Amino acid sequence: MRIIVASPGPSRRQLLTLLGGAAVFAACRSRNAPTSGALVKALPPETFIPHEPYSAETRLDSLPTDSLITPTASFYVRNHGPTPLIAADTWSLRVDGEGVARPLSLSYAQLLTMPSVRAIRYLECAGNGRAYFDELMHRPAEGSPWRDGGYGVAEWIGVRLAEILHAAGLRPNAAWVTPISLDGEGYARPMPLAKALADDTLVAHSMNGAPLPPDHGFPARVVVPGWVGAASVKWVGALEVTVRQPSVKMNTEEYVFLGPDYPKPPPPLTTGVVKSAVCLPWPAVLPPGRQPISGLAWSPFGRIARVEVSLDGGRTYRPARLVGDNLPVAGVRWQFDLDAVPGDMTVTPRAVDEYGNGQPDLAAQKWNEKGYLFAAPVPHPLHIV
Ligand SMILES: Nc1nc2c(c(=O)[nH]1)N[C@H]1C(S)=C(S)[C@@H](COP(=O)(O)O)O[C@H]1N2
Ligand SMILES: [Mo]
Repeated sequence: MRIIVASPGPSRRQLLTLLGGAAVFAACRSRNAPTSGALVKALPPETFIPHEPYSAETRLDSLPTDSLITPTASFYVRNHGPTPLIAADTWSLRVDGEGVARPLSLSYAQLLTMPSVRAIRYLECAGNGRAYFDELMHRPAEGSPWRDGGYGVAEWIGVRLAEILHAAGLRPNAAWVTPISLDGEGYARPMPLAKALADDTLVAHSMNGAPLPPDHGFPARVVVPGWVGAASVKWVGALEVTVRQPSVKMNTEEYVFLGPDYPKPPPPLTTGVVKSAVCLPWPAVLPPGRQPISGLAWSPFGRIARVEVSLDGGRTYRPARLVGDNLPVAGVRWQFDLDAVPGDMTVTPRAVDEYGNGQPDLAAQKWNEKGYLFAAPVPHPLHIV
């Protein structure tokens, strides 16, 4: 795991004396942040495909190829409402619920002085690839037609969620942790305690070497690696620790598997899927002749072991080269030498990770109403002229 301890912080005892009790956080419970109206960051059309009203996917072909890290300015945004503008000096993170012995409230300054770790991890929206349920399976799903650009890799710096929970004293019956946002939506997404205590589950305050930008969760967001992006709650203001799983919109109505292949009540999405994508416009227009085609592949479980490419729509595959950094739960770039012949072609990549997890054939891809977790290989169209 690529995590290093970045800075020492106060001892637990110092921290506990620094922090107040229930009265302190009760006051900041219902603070309503002003909003930006929409998104703060610029969405140049050469970098983003907008998904109205508050989201935008990255054009993977616009990314620099010398690094696996997605520049912050190019990182996709998925918001359920306008980006709230939250001031660091009035922000606090409340930790409470029946599962903690000593409820506490952390200021931004206190968060920054706690021991920080650094982790390079990807985020991917559960709805990334939704367009393909319609285009490849001819079974449209409800929601915006994202292709492959709801994926980005960042270097996160933050405090382990475990560190914060332990400061509040976990009770033996603590079983669920629910980060709650300060946005107008009250966005919240529970996770079981084991995931909350994972080494790389963070309350992040920094993204790619700078404080989180407003659209990505300033002052702090949760980063839950390997899980659908929806679990990585932005603008986090509270962590509720409970004995049972709370029922909230994001685990009962959204980010659940709905449809004939799934039980009722619908199971909440958790882990993502192994994926690969071609970093070219859709469709791509290329000259004839031998040329390298490049792409990305990623796994929610670890490193990518291999990527193969099909030029006949998935009947036969040939190996691609992995190039540059190959980081667990982040991804890798791949390259393939294409002999482009005039006319229409497709390039279909597929990836396998170090544990043997791969991408299902299209015939095995299950459909769900909201179009989550499309995982089958995608034939990327090329016009050779
Ligand atoms: N508070 C809050 N957190 C949120 C969301 C949101 O709308 N509100 N969207 C979630 C979803 S669906 C995704 S995919 C990721 C996107 O993170 P990003 O916008 O930083 O790329 O944030 C998650 N966290
Ligand atoms: Mo998402």
